[in-house]
Amino acid sequence: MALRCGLVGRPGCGKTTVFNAVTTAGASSFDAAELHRATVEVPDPRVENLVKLYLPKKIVRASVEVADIPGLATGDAAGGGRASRLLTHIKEADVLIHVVRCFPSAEGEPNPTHDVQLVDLELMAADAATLERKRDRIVKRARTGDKDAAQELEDCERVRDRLYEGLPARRQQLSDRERQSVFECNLLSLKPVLYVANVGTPDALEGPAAALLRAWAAEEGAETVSICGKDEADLSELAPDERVPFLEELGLAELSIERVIHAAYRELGLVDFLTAGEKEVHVWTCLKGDKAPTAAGKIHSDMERGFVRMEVIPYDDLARLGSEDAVAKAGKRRLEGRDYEVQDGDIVIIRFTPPRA
Ligand SMILES: Nc1nc2c(ncn2[C@@H]2O[C@H](COP(=O)(O)OP(=O)(O)OP(=O)(O)O)[C@@H](O)[C@H]2O)c(=O)[nH]1
Ligand SMILES: [Mg+2]
Repeated sequence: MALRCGLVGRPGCGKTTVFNAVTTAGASSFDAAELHRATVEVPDPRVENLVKLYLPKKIVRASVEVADIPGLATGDAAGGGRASRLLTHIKEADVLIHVVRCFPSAEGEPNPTHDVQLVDLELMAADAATLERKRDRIVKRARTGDKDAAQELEDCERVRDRLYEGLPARRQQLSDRERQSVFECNLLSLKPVLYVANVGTPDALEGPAAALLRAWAAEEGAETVSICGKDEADLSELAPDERVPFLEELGLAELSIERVIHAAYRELGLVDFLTAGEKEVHVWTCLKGDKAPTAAGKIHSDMERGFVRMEVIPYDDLARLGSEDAVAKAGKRRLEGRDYEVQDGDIVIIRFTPPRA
């Protein structure tokens, strides 16, 4: 399933503009109450090169789904149909892309940390309510001697109390057990966040507002991508090869989609591996640290169950040497077992025992 990214941020911070910049969907930013959603293929030059090599009948790139979630107004988390719909959209996201206004507007000079905290307040208010509901569900069991429930109750209360102190769950350095206890709550403020500094002009990409945001993000170990949302939204309307001179003018090597997606991948610890042949070139996504059988299971559950071994051709070696044969001759084609951790850019062939019919 595609990685789901939810764009969040204060009203008017440029979410729809950034959405357009990354998806080229051309959503109108006037109808702000509506949710926009688009699926975007992850640009990957490796795929283009493999296509030249294998001339496959079919190409399947990695894709991400981007949802432009309309601005949460202060107090939204307190209730109301619109608010709960917005929060549901946030719940569905694997990673939040928090867009922060770093350009001067009618609202005044940018104040990134203040804006970020306001959004976090909404997320934390919703989380506190979720934890209270869970508390109500388990409190009786906990009080009548169920030890597991008592432990869970204690953990949930501790996380809730820290929310009330103003600490989003992702900044609470939760223990493994606390994480386990709140797991089913799918807390919004525990979701990984990638910050986007939306600046007004290219010379502000590394300006003071972006720097403030970067420092804030670094405190929680998160990344910040600076983008010139408006300029890039205009650019994304051009054909890819027409963009190049304008990108150079903005001092950029690639459109923000690539930087944003790559950063989201890092934030979530995702890895792309590939299968390649005349039938198809296919990009698959797994988690960093996933062992070979788990990765094989992304392709087919039979491959995980009947896993025997994985043949690996590192993409870089194939690109350098030009053919599978040349890679094999150079001794770069490897056989890996169950304990192998799949690496980004591995081209794999799975050997497995098919299930008996
Ligand atoms: N100067 C400047 N204006 C921008 C930039 N990005 C967005 N804007 C403007 O800011 C206004 C709001 O942008 P949107 O993209 O609609 O913001 P939004 O976050 O989607 O707003 P809501 O959906 O209402 O929450 C629009 O008038 C944009 O043209 C930017 O980088 N520079
Ligand atoms: Mg909008």
